[in-house]
Amino acid sequence: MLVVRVFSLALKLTKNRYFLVTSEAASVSRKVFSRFSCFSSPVHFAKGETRYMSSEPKRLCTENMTVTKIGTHNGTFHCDEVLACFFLRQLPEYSDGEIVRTRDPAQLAECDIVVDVGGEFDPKRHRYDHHQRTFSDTFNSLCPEKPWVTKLSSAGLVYLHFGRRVLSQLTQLKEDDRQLEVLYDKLYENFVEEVDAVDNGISQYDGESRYSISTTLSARVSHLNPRWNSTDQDTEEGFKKALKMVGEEFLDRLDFYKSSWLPAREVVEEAVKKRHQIDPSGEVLLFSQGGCPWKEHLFALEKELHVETPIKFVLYPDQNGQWRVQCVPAGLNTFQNRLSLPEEWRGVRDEALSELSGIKGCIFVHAGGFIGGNKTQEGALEMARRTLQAAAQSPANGNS
Ligand SMILES: *[C@@H]1O[C@H](CO)[C@@H](O)[C@H](O)[C@H]1NC(C)=O
Ligand SMILES: *[C@@H]1O[C@H](CO)[C@@H](O)[C@H](O)[C@H]1NC(C)=O
Ligand SMILES: *[C@@H]1O[C@H](CO)[C@@H](O)[C@H](O)[C@H]1NC(C)=O
Ligand SMILES: CC(=O)N[C@H]1CO[C@H](CO)[C@@H](O)[C@@H]1O
Repeated sequence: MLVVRVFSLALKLTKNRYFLVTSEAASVSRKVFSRFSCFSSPVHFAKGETRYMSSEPKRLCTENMTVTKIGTHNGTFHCDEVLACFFLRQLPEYSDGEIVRTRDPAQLAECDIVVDVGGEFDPKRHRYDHHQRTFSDTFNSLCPEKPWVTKLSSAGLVYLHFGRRVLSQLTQLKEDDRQLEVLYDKLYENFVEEVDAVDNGISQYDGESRYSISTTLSARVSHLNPRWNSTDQDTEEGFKKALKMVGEEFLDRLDFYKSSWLPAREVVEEAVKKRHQIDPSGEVLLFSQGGCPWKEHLFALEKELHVETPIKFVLYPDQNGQWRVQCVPAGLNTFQNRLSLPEEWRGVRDEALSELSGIKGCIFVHAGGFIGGNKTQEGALEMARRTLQAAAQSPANGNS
């Protein structure tokens, strides 16, 4: 279970709010108290704005209660502020927060935090808009240790400031856990950055695309807005649906990266660290279990672990218990290899290949030279070693 809401966090909340908004210290205990004094009933609505309470069933609150308010704009909604609101709702101080959708400055001024509207970016006052002319920040400009230079939207702004805490709430990993930092980076790169770019109208590349992609998360959120000729232009239901959809998709990806992608990364990291035990060259990795997606992790870990001699081959068992030797590609999106299996082995099989290579038990080498098989781990390793030796003798040999 990824999502855990803990009500005992109210105490921590009290502390947080003292630090965050000291001027509101007096109202803190009342706010916290009121969370528990409310009981089931529909939420009140005001004209021209929409309010949502997160907890089901809805609660009726006494007149003197104060609920934390998350402000964002009304009217047409976009993926960025929907995602920003979803992130904020994962934090104890906003988990019961009312989302106030308005452009009325007086109402926004009453909000504890405002995203995507208001014309201000001021984290100290929890104002996170990106529409003002003066705004041009990227992740990199605000956190120089991170590489991303896409202009931020409200989603990226909120993720940058609260993302680690959001992930910590959702995964139970500690905020200073290195795994959490890896997930934080990954989910920016593979979820949030796209939302930032689309919202800011930044194309993925120059030139004309061969076809259009119409099913991105941002596109699907926009599809939930009222149609131009619909008599009902109300955006309430659509916004709610979008919040649910965006939240579910984020949780799904987070679960994937935490429970599948991260464990693969650990397997690859282990193999990289032990590579000299497989072959003294350090250019061959061994996975004792096949099927582990290794490529992306290998490139990232070589950099992170300062691997000087690029790794050329990985060995792993296939589904029949035989062994594969696979070439490491030159890059993530290329069919070029750092070092291909020898030209003369390619497309040759079984006995003929064993005879040619002088390695017993060979099964095949693909015509493309990027993968081969032997009946044993030792055989597959020997195929990699012979290829390395041949390349050392004639260094031009290699990429195909
Ligand atoms: C709310 O206000 C009423 C009177 O207006 C008062 O009796 C009650 O104690 C207050 N409740 C809280 C939680 O402050
Ligand atoms: C947005 O809310 C304001 C009041 O806060 C209202 O005057 C305005 O008509 C609303 N706009 C849309 C597009 O719903
Ligand atoms: C929008 O236009 C189409 C085509 O004329 C029509 O069938 C549809 O009923 C319109 N929707 C509304 C709400 O008027
Ligand atoms: C070099 C090497 O160990 N090759 C092996 C390939 O697989 C066959 C079948 O198991 C072994 O006999 C070879 O020794």
